[in-house]
Amino acid sequence: MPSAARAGVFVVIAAYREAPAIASVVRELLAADWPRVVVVDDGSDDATGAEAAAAGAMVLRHVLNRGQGAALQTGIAFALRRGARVIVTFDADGQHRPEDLPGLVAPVLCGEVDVVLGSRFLGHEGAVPWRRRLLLRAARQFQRWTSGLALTDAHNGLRALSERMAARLCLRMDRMAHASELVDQVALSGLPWREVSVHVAYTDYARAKGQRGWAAVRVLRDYVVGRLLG
Ligand SMILES: Nc1nc2c(ncn2[C@@H]2O[C@H](COP(=O)(O)OP(=O)(O)OP(=O)(O)O)[C@@H](O)[C@H]2O)c(=O)[nH]1
Ligand SMILES: [Mg+2]
Repeated sequence: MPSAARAGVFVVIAAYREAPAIASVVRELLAADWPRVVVVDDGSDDATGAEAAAAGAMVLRHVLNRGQGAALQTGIAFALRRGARVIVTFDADGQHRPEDLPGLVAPVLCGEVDVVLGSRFLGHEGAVPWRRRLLLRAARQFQRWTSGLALTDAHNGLRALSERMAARLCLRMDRMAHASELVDQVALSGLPWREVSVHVAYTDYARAKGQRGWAAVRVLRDYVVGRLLG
């Protein structure tokens, strides 16, 4: 992919208390030739923001912790103001791989689709712990029912959005329910989308730091409340 095209691709990372991981995530992206990396430090009380800046990212900061949805909305608005043509959302905890970005970005850059959603169930399912797999299967069914989109994965934070889709996106669900809200808004937009296979690593760090199974109840509650209020 030519450098001029990559310059229009902004990788937006919402990060909360990711000081041990964020620098290597940013460095790997920059080393893989994705020059625009935006980290939204979501009110962390550790060195997340400083580590990200030292590693070479553009860093925005929420004064208070608002949640991943709010942090992504902040990062996406910033990227659009800076002239992004494609926005990639990427996790801060080392679960995603820069090697998957060309496959996500290319269909958006060449105008085939406006949204590419990463799926961990199109080839690399074995890496997903079985409990998480069961939970995600239920989430996927629920998402099919609420959005009408027949996706193979749910709540995968690795995705690419065209400028057009990003400009229409308005995440009001501040915390984790935004991942379902985003799919709903893709469905409502009527813009073309596609899923591609991506790797999601379940490292000891990411598993210790990530969501517990019961957090799904809170996500479901936030989603239902958000839909009722929205
Ligand atoms: N937990 C949490 N994560 C946040 C928040 N704000 C931003 N994030 C970032 O959102 C990303 C995803 O959070 P995780 O808790 O790992 O959630 P997940 O990857 O969907 O779930 P796991 O499969 O359990 O890892 C990470 O990069 C976090 O740093 C927040 O308020 N809480
Ligand atoms: Mg995670």
